[in-house]
Amino acid sequence: MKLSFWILRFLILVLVVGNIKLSAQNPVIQTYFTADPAPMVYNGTVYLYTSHDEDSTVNNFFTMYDWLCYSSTDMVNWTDHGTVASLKSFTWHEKSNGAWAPQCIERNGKFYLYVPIHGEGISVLVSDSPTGPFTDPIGKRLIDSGHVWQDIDPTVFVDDNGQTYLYWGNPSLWYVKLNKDMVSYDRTIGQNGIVSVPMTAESFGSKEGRDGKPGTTYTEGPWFYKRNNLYYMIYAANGIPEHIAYSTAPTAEGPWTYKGFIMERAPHLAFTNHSGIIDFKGNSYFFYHDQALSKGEGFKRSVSVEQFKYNADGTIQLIKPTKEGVTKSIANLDPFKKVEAETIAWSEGLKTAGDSKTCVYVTKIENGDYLNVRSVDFGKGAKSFEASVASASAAGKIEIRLDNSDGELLGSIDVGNTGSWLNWASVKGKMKKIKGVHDICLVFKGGKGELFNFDWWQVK
Ligand code: FUB
Repeated sequence: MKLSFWILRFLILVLVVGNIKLSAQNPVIQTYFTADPAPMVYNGTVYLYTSHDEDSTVNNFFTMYDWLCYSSTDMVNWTDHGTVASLKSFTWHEKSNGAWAPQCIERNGKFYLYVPIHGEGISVLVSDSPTGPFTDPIGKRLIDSGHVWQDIDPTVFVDDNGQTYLYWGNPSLWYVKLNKDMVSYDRTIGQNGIVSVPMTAESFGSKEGRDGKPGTTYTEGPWFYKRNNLYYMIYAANGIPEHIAYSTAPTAEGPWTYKGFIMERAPHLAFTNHSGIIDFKGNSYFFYHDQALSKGEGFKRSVSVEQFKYNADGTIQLIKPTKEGVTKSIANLDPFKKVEAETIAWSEGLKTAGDSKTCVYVTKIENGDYLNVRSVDFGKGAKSFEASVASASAAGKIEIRLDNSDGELLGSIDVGNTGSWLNWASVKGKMKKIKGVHDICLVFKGGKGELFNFDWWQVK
């Protein structure tokens, strides 16, 4: 009797731990270090723009050259769109580092990506597509302030009356009213168009400033939006290490009232934090970054996301940063249409390559690496699996497994040498018929070194 009680406890523990492993979704991108999340909802899809911490940190400081974009329709599988803009998108500056926190918004069918180049102020890029390519429409920096080093972290919002506001700043907060062209601003207000927000304790909470004088908790990374007639300013607060706090206002121009912390410190968070908030398909999501993937390196951060609920009065409760993140998919994935290989819920050992002009594909595939795709709707079942691959080596095989990398083997597809790493060929094989919605795992097997590149897959 006693023995069976302990066996039962052990089985429950195995199930719970197994389930946590299976459902852990944070950080949401594992192929690169990503920071400063800026989600944008457009046409039933969440586009997640991020800055990018390089794998090799130079001079023990932020090493950031480009901006990345990912998208999701279900909040658990994220499709990689590669590098959508970089410091090279601008020809007029001299900085070779400093591609910091971006935000993209859509206006009249065009997509405007507002970015800081650290030490060069805030600039804008434009594209006809949310995934780029983005180009420089004005050939100079957008914000003409005289304090470029403080001009970081732009956040943009189009108010109901059509007026667009661009807020930014560290450790002060400024805004401009963008003109309808989105690439210039009204110079008749504030100081040559720039309005300085009063940094008071009532507006942003009190904390001793860097100069030892009374200051506010506001630090950087503002995220500005409106919900149910209330304007929100979410921001990194309290200096370093940063918390996330928020203030609200009855108008887009204030006055702001401090409302307190939303996310406190936690061991796996970085010394910076930076948030973005959206409502999507009836749910509210809070994006931030941590240092979980790099196991504690503050210049190698990773974007994570939590689902949360507003209180009835619009206030926001403390949000806990978790490893699990968003575990519930809000849509199923159709595997009978081509699925980009870089649509990933979780991966181990992989990188992606490509950009918005060329195809993005999964690369650096070695023996034992894998990627999970969640909530795949097999309907009445599929008989075969097809994949587009390219290899200049002895290649290997793709195993299709149920649930996770140790799950039931549903099929195994051989991949041969295709002549070059970008000479794409289709490989096919049988798979066990499974019905309904399942998580699957594609496990890559082979000899030593890189096996193949992987562009897309589908079932029939
Ligand atoms: O990523 C570089 C800087 O770190 C951002 O601009 C800040 O918000 C902080 O996250």
